[in-house]
Amino acid sequence: MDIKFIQFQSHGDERGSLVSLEGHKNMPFTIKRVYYIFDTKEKVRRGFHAHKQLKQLAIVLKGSCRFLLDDGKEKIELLLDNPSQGLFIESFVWREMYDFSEDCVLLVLADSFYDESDYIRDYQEFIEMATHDS
Ligand code: T46
Repeated sequence: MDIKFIQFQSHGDERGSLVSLEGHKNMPFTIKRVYYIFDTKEKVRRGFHAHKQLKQLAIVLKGSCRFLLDDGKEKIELLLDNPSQGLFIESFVWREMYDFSEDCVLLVLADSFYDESDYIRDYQEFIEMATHDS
């Protein structure tokens, strides 16, 4: 599986750091929705789904967490702990998020509005759909 991290330019000076995200400039899509996950409880695992269409970029603004990405052929585990880097998550990739640090703030930028019908929440169904054309 091709894992894409997007490295953002961090404008740092003696006051601190600033990262700017601009649709189609340093972002792979136009942002239609932003959400963030925080205050995650110990030993929690989230996600457990793939998307039919949705493309997203995940950025840990504070702390760290791990992602499991699975395209139906390969599973890859990644640590996110750098607010200057975004993890691009394609459609038809099963994701699970876990090992959230207590202070973790996970920002997600999405190319579409929230739509429950875009979710594939059954792993077997995901495997069948993801491997259908390969
Ligand atoms: C994803 C991973 C990384 C909304 O009402 N609007 C929204 O935009 C979102 C994302 C969620 N919700 C509601 C739906 C549920 O009642 O918030 C609740 C929690 O959502 P969910 O259980 O889907 O959260 P996660 O952490 O399992 O997954 C989320 C995203 O849903 C998903 O698209 O890729 O983060």
